[in-house]
Amino acid sequence: IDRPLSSVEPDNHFVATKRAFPEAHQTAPLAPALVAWLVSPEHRLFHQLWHATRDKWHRLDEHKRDGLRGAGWQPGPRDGERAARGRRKHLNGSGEDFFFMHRHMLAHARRLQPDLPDWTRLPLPSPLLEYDRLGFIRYQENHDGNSVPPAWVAADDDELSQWLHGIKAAETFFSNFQVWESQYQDPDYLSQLTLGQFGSEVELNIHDWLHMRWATVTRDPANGMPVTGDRNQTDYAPRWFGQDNDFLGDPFSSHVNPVFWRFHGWLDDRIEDWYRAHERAHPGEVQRREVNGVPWFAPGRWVQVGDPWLGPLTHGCGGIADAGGGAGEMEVEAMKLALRIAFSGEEDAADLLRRTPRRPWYARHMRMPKGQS
Ligand SMILES: [Cu+2]
Repeated sequence: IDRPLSSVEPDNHFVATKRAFPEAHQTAPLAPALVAWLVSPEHRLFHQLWHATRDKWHRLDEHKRDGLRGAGWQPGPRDGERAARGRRKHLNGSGEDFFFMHRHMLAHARRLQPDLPDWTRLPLPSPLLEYDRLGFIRYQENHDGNSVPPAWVAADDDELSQWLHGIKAAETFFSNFQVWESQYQDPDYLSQLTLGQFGSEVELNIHDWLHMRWATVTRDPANGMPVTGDRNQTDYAPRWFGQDNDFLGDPFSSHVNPVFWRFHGWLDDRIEDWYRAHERAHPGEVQRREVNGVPWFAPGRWVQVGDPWLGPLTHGCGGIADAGGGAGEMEVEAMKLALRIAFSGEEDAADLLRRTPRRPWYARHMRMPKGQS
């Protein structure tokens, strides 16, 4: 404020107005045609179920696995399923499914919005107020949609609160995210990994953290109240299907968020780095091949799977149709049922342990950032 130093002090008043963080969907929205596809119940449930079944598979008993097989939702070929977690995750090709399904999804999204932006580098943290006042203000206004929303406090879950605080901190960007960013572009590192090992490494490390670093707390669309542990995973009340539910911490809603496409675009570009690294180290050992309309790779020494999994579209029993649209009410109900099977083990466990706080999907496997206690 430009005012003379001689003016009397009691004159110095101001009013601060608390505002909600400006969301990327407000400052840098996706094209309406893309949003219409993303918010459809078919696609919300497809994305949630695709992640849930492969994340839960290693813990499900045979009875529940058979239930999912019956619905056409076992992760991969029947009796040769590829769980995303558990001891064999790096060896079973699940990492290839992870990369492939998202590349398939990106291709469809880019048809609906050809100028869909993605990151060429991970966005830097906010400038320090003390050094760059205007830069700091602009960051909080989130003009480009890349700013990290504030952490939130879960009153009944100190561990989650502390972890969120850590994952959103600038120091964590430098001590963890930038380390991954450089490692995942390092030809010496990449040329020693199979595609499945690399995909699994990316999925379980940087990917989950990207989701949570850029997440804003879920708000109940009914009243705007924060839901710190996210909506109940099998709550399919109509209000959760609205366009504003684009919570990044949950695969039911994450893909509706513009930031999802930016970091998934960035992750997808790392597959090309992986290919170039192999070409440099041992030319010809990885062969390109188109799979299901997507530029991909042929099975061989570094690529395990010839039939990456897209749900019942590739490995079903004639059940649920594609995420691309056209799936009807029947498919939606079938997916809800499959989701209930996938989550049922969890509810049993929660009952046994009594008070386990609910957590966002991508915050369920919390490890503290490096460099923090
Ligand atoms: Cu996903």
